[in-house]
This record gives sequence, C-alpha cells and structure tokens, in this order.
Amino acid sequence: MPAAKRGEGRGKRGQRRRPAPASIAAAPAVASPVPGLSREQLLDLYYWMRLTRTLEERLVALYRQTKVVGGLFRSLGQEADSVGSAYALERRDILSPLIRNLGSMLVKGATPLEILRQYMAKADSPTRGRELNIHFGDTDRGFIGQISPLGDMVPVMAGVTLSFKMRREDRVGLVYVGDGATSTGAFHEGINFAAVQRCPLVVIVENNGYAYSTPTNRQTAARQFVDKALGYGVPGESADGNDVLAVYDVTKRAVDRARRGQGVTLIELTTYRRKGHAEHDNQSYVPPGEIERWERENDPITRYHDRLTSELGFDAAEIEATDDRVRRVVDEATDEAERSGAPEALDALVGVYADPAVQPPLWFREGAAGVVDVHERPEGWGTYSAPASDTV
Ligand SMILES: Cc1ncc(C[n+]2csc(CCOP(=O)(O)OP(=O)(O)O)c2C)c(N)n1
Ligand SMILES: [Mg+2]
Repeated sequence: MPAAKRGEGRGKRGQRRRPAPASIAAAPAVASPVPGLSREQLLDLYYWMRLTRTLEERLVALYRQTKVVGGLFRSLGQEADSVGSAYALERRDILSPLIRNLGSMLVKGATPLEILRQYMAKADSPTRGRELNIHFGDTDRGFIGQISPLGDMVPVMAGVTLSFKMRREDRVGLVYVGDGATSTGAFHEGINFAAVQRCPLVVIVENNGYAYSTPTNRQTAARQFVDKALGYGVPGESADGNDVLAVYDVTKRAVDRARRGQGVTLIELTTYRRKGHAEHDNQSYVPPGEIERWERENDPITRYHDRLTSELGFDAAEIEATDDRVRRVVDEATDEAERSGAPEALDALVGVYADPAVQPPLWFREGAAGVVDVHERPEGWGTYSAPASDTV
C-alpha cells in the first residue's frame, strides 16, 4: 500500500480521506450537529479510532506468534485522545507523537502497512528494520520521529515551531507528553521557552493514570496537570480524553489560537491506560476492578458509537460498514507485510555514519581543525589520525 501522496486523498481540512462506503455516499446531505465537522468527518473520526484499535489487536496476535520484534505498546482506551487531537491539525502542521499515539500518526498519513512492517522489523519498513514499533517520522506528512527520553520532544517542538514563526509560515505544532513526562526538566524547559517566545505550539498532557507502574497521585503534588499552565503564563484547558469530539474541540481552539499568533496552550486530556506499559507488563500494581470499570463505563469507541447512533443520526449499518472496511484494510496490510523480507545484515550501517567517512569541515570551522589538533587533541586519541603538524 503506497503512502498517501502530498495533498492527495485528503478531506477538506487536509486529513487523509477514507473512501466512503456506498451506504454513506448514498445518504442524503444532512447538516452536521457538531459545528465545524461535516457528517463525513464525524464518521471519519470513528474510522480512525476503529483502525487504531483493530491494527493494535492485529499486532497483539502477531506478537503472540513471535512475529513482532521488540515491545508492543498499546493505546487501548486512549484512541479518542490521539485521533481527536491530530484531526484538529491541518496537513501542513507538525505533530510529535509518543509511543501510544498510533492513532495520531494514522490520521497524519502513516499507513497500516508501514506500521506492521516497522513492528516486524522488515527490510522495507520505514527504518529498514533498524528501529521498531512507531519510532519513525515523515516531515512531509507532518509527524516527527520520536525518541524515548521522556519530555525531550517538548524543546524539540519549541524549536520546530519557533522556526515556523521566524519564517512566517502559517503552521502549528502539537507535542504530546505523558503524565510521567511532565516530571522531567526537558518538559519544563521546553514549554517555558515556547511560552516566552510565543511559539505556535499546542502541548497535550495525556493523563492516563500511570507512568509505567507509578500512579498519577505519586507523580505530582499538583491537583491537576492543567494547573501548571499558570506557572508558564499560558492558557490551560482540560477535556475528557475519552470523548473524541471534546478532544477535537479543545485542540482545535488551541490550534486556532496558535495560528492567530497567540502562542502556546497547555491541554490536559484525562484518559486511562487499560493495558500495561507494554504487552509484557501484567499490571499487578493496578487496584482490582479498575481496568474493568473503565472498559465497561468509559470506552471511547463504544461511547462514540452510541453517540453517533443515538444523537448524531447515524445508522448502525453505516458504522458496521466502516468496521468491515477497517478489517479489510488491516487484513490486506498484514498479508502484504508478512510477504516482506528480513533486512540484510550489511544494510545495518547504511545511512548511520557519514558516507564518505571524511566530510569537508563546516565553513565556520575551516582553518580551525589544525589549531585544535595541535593544542587540544591528546596524541593517539581514539582512532582519529591527526594531520601532521606542518599542515597547520
Ligand atoms: C527521561 C526518562 N526517564 C525514564 C524513562 C523510562 N520510561 C519510559 S516510558 C516511562 C513511563 C512514561 O509514562 P508517561 O509519561 O505517563 O507516558 P505513558 O506511558 O503513560 O503513555 C518511563 C519511566 C525514559 N524513557 N526517559
Ligand atoms: Mg501516563
């Protein structure tokens, strides 16, 4: 399945557009009851959440067959947070996902085939088998490759959005951080810098109740994460992270503010991590009954399904057609990913080090290398072969 080309297959607001099932195309034009979202977009939100869940369920099956290389990180119960927020961005905007933001990456144009190949470390995966899970990026499609150190993408996105501002580009950035990541220095430095510079940045704190095994009440003495906005002098808003329309709405308002030049917004989304940190984690630290209660009473897909049918005028058959389509997409992508080969060992180093190994000095260092070699570099340091002193 080829990656979506720039600008192709996009809805009016720049999102990837899923071809509508026949039943939807034939439906009469009914005004959307949700301001700013068409009827097709309302169903689109359901499609991306369902795709996220079904794709992850497929990954679990592949993991149990030992076909997934490395850990498997679920976003079960958090799909509305990823999908609703990413959907509020335009095509030209950039987001920085975390390990549980598969849904955001799909909305931004990552394909199920890429995700499956990446998790299975196939030769034709986006990182050619050299990185795993959803650790890859594509700035053309508007998602940045993530790194593991918690909070570190906040200063990175402060820099990205500062560059938008300096170049006078009409673009916004969105960075996700977990409740755990808010305890890092990088989070503090990044949001503080972005706030002072009035960068067009939306910072979303995904409060899913746990950071690995640490519950939120052991993470911060603050009553709620959104209170931290006050300390940075930025607007703070919170929303029910399991209500996809509320997530879309709160994010869209922050995106609009950023686009108008009004700087950073801190958003706290309250959700719940129903699986362990990764698939290996048995969640023995979770109080009995807690997971089951969230599953029973607060599943984001069930809630949205009910709302679509009871309040927003959708027919159960339309939604079932969407489920069928998702199953087909995931089945086809799985078959194709399974056909992909393993990487060649010799490919491992390609693109990792400078090629050729000797690079011309940067313009501002021209002439400086010799001085460093003579005065600062100890003799026999590493494998570096210093030029003879008569070249200085
Ligand atoms: C600076 C840093 N410290 C510790 C870790 C190890 N670590 C990886 S994920 C994680 C928990 C993250 O929790 P949270 O930020 O709440 O995100 P969630 O997993 O809940 O989505 C920890 C402690 C890390 N990657 N980086
Ligand atoms: Mg967390």
